[in-house]
Amino acid sequence: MSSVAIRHLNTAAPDFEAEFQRVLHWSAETDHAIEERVAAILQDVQQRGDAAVIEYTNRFDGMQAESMAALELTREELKAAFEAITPAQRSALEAAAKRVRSYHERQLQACGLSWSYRDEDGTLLGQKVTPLDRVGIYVPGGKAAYPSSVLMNAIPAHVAGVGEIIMVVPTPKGEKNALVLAAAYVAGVSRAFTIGGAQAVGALAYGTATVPRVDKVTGPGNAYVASAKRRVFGQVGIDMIAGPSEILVLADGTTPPDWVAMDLFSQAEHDELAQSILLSPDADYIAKVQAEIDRLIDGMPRRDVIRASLEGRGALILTRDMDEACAISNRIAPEHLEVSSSDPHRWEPLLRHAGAIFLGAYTSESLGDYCAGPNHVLPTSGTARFSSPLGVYDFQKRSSLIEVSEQGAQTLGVIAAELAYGEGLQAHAQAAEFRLKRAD
Ligand code: HSO
Ligand code: ZN
Repeated sequence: MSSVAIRHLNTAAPDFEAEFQRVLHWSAETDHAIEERVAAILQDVQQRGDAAVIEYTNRFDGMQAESMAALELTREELKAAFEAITPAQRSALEAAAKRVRSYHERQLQACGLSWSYRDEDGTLLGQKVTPLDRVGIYVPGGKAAYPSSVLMNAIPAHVAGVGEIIMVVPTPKGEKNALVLAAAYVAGVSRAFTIGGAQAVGALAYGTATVPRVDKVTGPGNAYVASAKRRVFGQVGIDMIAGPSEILVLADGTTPPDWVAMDLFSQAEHDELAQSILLSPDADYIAKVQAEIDRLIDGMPRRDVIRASLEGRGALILTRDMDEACAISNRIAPEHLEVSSSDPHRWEPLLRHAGAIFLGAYTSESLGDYCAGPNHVLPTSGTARFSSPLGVYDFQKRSSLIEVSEQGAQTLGVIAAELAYGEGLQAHAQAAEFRLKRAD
């Protein structure tokens, strides 16, 4: 048994602030070499279309495709993948998809519908909501190929009413991930291509003879994909640029410590840069969680990643009380926040910044990652201060609606003309005045 050297902090210690800043610090350094390569690839894809996509795919992914047809997965292939996985996998995928779908259908009802009203002059004012015509979903192909992420991206798009969902997934050396293809089938992906990297993002953003141009690109990816998404933003919409994953467990000491240790591992196992933090006012409990971490680590197949993550970016923080723990949690604004307490609803009103809040001892983040229903694509790196989970609303846009009545034209005409003359814009003023009834 080898102890995991995770940082211990104490809010009452004089050096707490400095230590805390060290824990928080994370910077996505821009790698100029990557930036330059991505810019060149995007330009090439924009100019040469399919030919460039095929060349880069063959070069970077060890493929031998001679045409784009060889890089397209037909709906029949997706279906065949679905039929080839085990019955248990099939029913788990379907059960997860069903719950994710019904959650997002509620979201559509709650905040995704058009609305309008008439004011006292009978003027109609409103907001018309329309789905995007076509979106592209990027699915990573390497160590982070998650079928669950296919569901989390494609289902809200489908529920929003997006006309066409195009998935891209690199298949290095032609190796396809059957679960990813099966998830695409379950989630209702329209077309899928075995392409990845900046060239796939470029193909989606600019369109090629074969890959249709989309209106928005969503989904996680490596540094090349992140850089390409940043660069095509404006030409198309993007969801977000995600940083490493994070979990913060706020514990009052009533949850079995091995449950909490495993929840910290579950985030740490994603990536050496993932961050797992425990906040608790109970020093004995923190010691018990540390003991469970040390006891359980060697049994984990991904122990090296877990250890690197916990020792590099993890922290166990002793607070004065639960109120202080909540305040610190708000400063961190974590992607995932578990309120591991016998009375989670007491603390929830104090928690303002988090991508997703998991209430009570039974609510492990992993249930949310796969199948509870809410989306697992969440704001990271403190961006939960100002942004939200991926949702139906990311696949819709709004248009304002205005229908001014004859009476409304009288009321509004006077106001508008006054302001237009103030701005020196005579045509604006007269457009309003022409509609005023003359007093004769
Ligand atoms: N925790 C990840 C999502 C995920 N977990 C996929 C397992 N598979 C980011 O929210
Ligand atoms: Zn996860």
